[in-house]
This record gives sequence, C-alpha cells and structure tokens, in this order.
Amino acid sequence: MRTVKIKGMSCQHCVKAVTKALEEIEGVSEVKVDLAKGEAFFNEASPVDNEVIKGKIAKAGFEVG
Ligand SMILES: [Cu+2]
Repeated sequence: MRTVKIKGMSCQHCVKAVTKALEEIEGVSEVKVDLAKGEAFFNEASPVDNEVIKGKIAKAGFEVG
C-alpha cells in the first residue's frame, strides 16, 4: 500500500474529491483518505509515476507534498 501526503484538504468533500481523483488512475484501487493526517493510501497494480499522481491531485485542486 502506497501513502501520499496531500495538502489542502479541509472537509469530507475534499476527501471525496481526492479519492475520486486517485481512483481515476489506472491500476489504483482501495483508495482511503485520512483527513486528519492529510494522507491518502491506495494499492497500485504496478508503480504509478509520482508525476501522474501529482497531476491528478492538482487537477482536483490539491497539492501532493
Ligand atoms: Cu473540503
């Protein structure tokens, strides 16, 4: 399971948006987002490029880091 730090989440709507953004990436499954920690967790069928994750998260209005 991979862990990614997400900046800018403040409520359950943010959690949903981040979850959806990550689920859209091919090979990503079982996305869980911890709002309090500002972290997302997910399984990946094969390693997903960090830039792909950053791009998807940015498109949803958040920042990886
Ligand atoms: Cu929100």
